Formats: sequence, C-alpha cells, structure tokens
Amino acid sequence: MVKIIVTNDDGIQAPGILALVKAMRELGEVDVIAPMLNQSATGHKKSLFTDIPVGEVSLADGTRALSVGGSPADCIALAALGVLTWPPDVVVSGINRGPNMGQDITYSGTVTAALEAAINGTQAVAVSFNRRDANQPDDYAEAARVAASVVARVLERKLPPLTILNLNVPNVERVKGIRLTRQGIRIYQDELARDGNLYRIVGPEPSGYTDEEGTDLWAVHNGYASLTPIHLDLTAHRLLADLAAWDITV
Ligand SMILES: [Mn+2]
Repeated sequence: MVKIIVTNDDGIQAPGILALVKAMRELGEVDVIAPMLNQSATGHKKSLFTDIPVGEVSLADGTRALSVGGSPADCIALAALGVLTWPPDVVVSGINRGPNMGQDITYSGTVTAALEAAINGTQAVAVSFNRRDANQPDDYAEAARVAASVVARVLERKLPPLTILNLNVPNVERVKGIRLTRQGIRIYQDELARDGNLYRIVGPEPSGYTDEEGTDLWAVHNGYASLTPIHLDLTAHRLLADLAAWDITV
C-alpha cells in the first residue's frame, strides 16, 4: 500500500489541505500532520530548544490528523523522527492558498516542508494555488486534480535525492496543460507602514514579475500548471568557476 504524508503551512483547518487529503486518498493511505496555526511565510523554520505540542484533531470531513504547535518543517521533522511511520512513499505539502513561485520558495512554509522531507530522505511535492482575486471564493478542485496526476507520476518514476517538485496551479476551471519550468523572478513591491514604533511590511497582491517564457510565473500567468524541480544544492555553480578568477587568497 502506498503511504502518503500530507502537510501544509496554512494550518490544519485550512480548506486546501482537506482538498489535498481527499485527492491523495485516491493514490494511497494518507497520514496528516500540519501546523495548528497559519504558518505562511515562516520559511524553513526549525523549532530547536523548545517544546513542540502535538495533538490529535479532526478535519472538517472527520479525517484524523496531527496538529503541531510549530512550523511546517517541524511537522515533517517530527514525522521523520518517529511521530509517524517513516519514510512514506511521498510527502505532499499544500494546497497553499496563494502561489509559491520565483523567490517565494525561500519564504514558503509549503515548499520548505517539502524540502524538509527531502532532507530526511523522502521525495516530496509542494502544491500551491494562485488566487488571483481575494474576493473570489477559493475552489481547490482543479489544483487537487493536477496534484493527483503529478504525485501519481512521482510514485511511479521516483525523484532523485535532495530534490522536490514545486507545483503551482492557476486559478482557472481547467488548466491549459502543464509546463515544466524554471524558477522565475518576482519583483516585490513591499512598502513600509508605520504607526509609532510599530512597523509593518505591506505589499500589493499580486506582486510584479519578470515575464520570461519558461518560468513558473510565466506558465501560471498564462493558464498552465507549472512544475519546477527544486534542488537543495544552493551552490551558484556558474559563479563558482568565475570566482576562481577573483584570486581570493587568505
Ligand atoms: Mn500559506
């Protein structure tokens, strides 16, 4: 029996994780472990030197799940250390309410939960959904359908070590198809709001981006699901060669 662990960063009661659990159950046996609270944009946070509460809860459809008073990466670290049966065949994180493309992946708890799975030797897929309009009701059906197709293929073909897939699905009734993409470039337009000594970072949604064909941002903005392979080797390999010419001596 295929074993799948589902997590997210929007919190265990978010509608996206429920849609993902239902889709993954078509592929295998599903364990759910996710943050108690919304942990969006917490990055690859690992809670060391502190107690992490874990409790059992029910999702809206009655599914039993583990609720963790920590980050998305904590959920997967705990699972890998014995809180759940490890390793599963795949870890799937999402469906995030909002896209995770370009440099977003460094902020994203959805993506870093998947990276934590890769660090712990298991293949993983991060799934995010591009809400274009905050006033529109969220419908995760299409993102869940696309995620199921991608994860089914991952189970067949297997990802190499320390590598995950980052899937982003546009907010459309039916995607035009799927594009294999590279990470694009976002242009954040954050501004500073201030009230006395209280500061707040506020940015428009959606932010800008460099419109380059073949990138995640390009694909999603053109109605395609975007699938980007992400590697934990963050070395700037092209610079490594140039760096030799700098003649750094110590
Ligand atoms: Mn989120």
